Amino acid sequence: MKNALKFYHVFVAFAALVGIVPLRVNADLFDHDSGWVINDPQIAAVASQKQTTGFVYPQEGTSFFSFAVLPIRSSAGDPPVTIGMYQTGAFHLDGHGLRLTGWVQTENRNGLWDTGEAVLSIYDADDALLAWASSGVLTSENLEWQAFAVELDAIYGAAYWRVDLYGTVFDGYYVNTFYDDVQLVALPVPGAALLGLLGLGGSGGLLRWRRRMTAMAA
Ligand SMILES: [Ca+2]
Ligand SMILES: [Ca+2]
Repeated sequence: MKNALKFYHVFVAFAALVGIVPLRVNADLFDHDSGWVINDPQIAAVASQKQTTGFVYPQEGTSFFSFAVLPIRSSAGDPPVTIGMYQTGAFHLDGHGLRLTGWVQTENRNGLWDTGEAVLSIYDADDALLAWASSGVLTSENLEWQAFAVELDAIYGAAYWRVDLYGTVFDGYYVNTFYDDVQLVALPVPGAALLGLLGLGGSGGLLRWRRRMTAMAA
């Protein structure tokens, strides 16, 4: 037990050295320096959002991203419409995989959901797409936040990453899709290797560490 504790402390110190750092953050920083590019006026950081099935409130902090600030379809019979926001960056790409996490909420009226999708991409210096991964179609129960995660392995030649959050309207006029506490972290490849070497179950320690970091980014 004492040894396990010692190994854990060694791991925590090592993790701090290699840097398990949340790179980009949640809707609460939207008005400051979140880095999100939002070209659709239907999307904004809000403290609450009224919809047919009730009010949406933040999963974390005091705000979240609503895709339903304004209607985007002029007729409920129109084809589905997808809107989105994105950001790019180059933090901690060297030798690290990336993990995108967050919370999504969508509205279901009469069995017809609006939906979300989160996409993580990696590009080289010539803007060529090297790799990408998608959450797939995201939905939730009404007024309940659903966690999602997307991972990409480290890739040679990576110059920058891009994160896209999409929402699609299938029901009514508004895209009733919402996101909160979206984070991108570098996966600690050297730390994971160290854990394997020590024969420790690493997931618990990693989880605790990430939770601590999540709390600090609130
Ligand atoms: Ca928030
Ligand atoms: Ca809708």
